[in-house]
Amino acid sequence: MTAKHPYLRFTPEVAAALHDGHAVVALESTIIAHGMPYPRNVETAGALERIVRDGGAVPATIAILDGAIRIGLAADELEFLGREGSHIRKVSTRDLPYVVARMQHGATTVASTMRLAARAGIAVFATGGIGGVHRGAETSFDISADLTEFSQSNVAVVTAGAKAILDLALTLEALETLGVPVVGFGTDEFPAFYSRASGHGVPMRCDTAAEVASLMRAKWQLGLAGGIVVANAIPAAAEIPADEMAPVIAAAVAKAAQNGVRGKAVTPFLLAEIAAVTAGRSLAANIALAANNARLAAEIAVSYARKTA
Ligand code: PSU
Ligand code: MN
Repeated sequence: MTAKHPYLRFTPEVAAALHDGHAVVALESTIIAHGMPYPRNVETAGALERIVRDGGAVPATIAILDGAIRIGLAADELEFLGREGSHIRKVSTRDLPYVVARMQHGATTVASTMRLAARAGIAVFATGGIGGVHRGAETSFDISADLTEFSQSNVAVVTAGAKAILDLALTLEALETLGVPVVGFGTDEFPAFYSRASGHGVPMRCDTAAEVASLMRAKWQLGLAGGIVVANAIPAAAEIPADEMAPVIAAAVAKAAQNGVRGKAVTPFLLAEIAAVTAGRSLAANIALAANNARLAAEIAVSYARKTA
């Protein structure tokens, strides 16, 4: 804990990288504890860190352990989060003070990871897919706090579009209202997580990491607070075509409604249900897209650090 960052605890490696202006990429922990089954979750968490390192950046997986907000984790801590899985509280931004005050463990979502990354001085973050407006939100009011967070935390988030379980049209509308740039990386189409195509366009496009880094600088130097969605489609070899996924997702959404699944349990329920029905094919796709996002995030972080340092 330092005076500048009360409550944040950095690994020496991440602290040194930030101090020296080196490239750092934040990674979240809800995808580990709630997004994937053990032990694939731990393997994936380790693989994402290696990919970031191979890309020339320092990985900083963010989580809360015994009430300490950790910026960077050791291998045995990743193992602990993965093994405990859903016993670890899923912590969005609103849950942060409670979990810290009670000295509990917490797995951070995109929203809370963005907030903590911004606090820590980390400008680039890789996830699988961001949360958004759920189908049926007109009656459930289920809109992920990830979206609100994009209106205030200055972090570029590399994501495979938004999770296909959502209403993508409404998610894009909400991002527009919140003033969030949505950048298609090498694409004019907003990707749909498991699939490259969604039928929805993106309002802007970048084709290189350097172009994304320039956009980040322009936004924040203009005083335009908030995040940037860097939409990076799943690699073609790993995708499951949208028409194949559509009935699976529709059935999972219906089952969640029948079972009365609500609040923060909805997303983990749907991801687990879809993985079960596709015999793990969706899990393999999820891992592949997360790896692809980590790779691009490292490249963007390196480019951003080069000109900012
Ligand atoms: N992306 C994945 N798997 C996940 C998530 C994202 O590939 O498990 C998590 C992220 O932490 C995201 C959260 O912030 O799902 C969204 O949850 P909700 O819809 O309850 O806001
Ligand atoms: Mn929700």
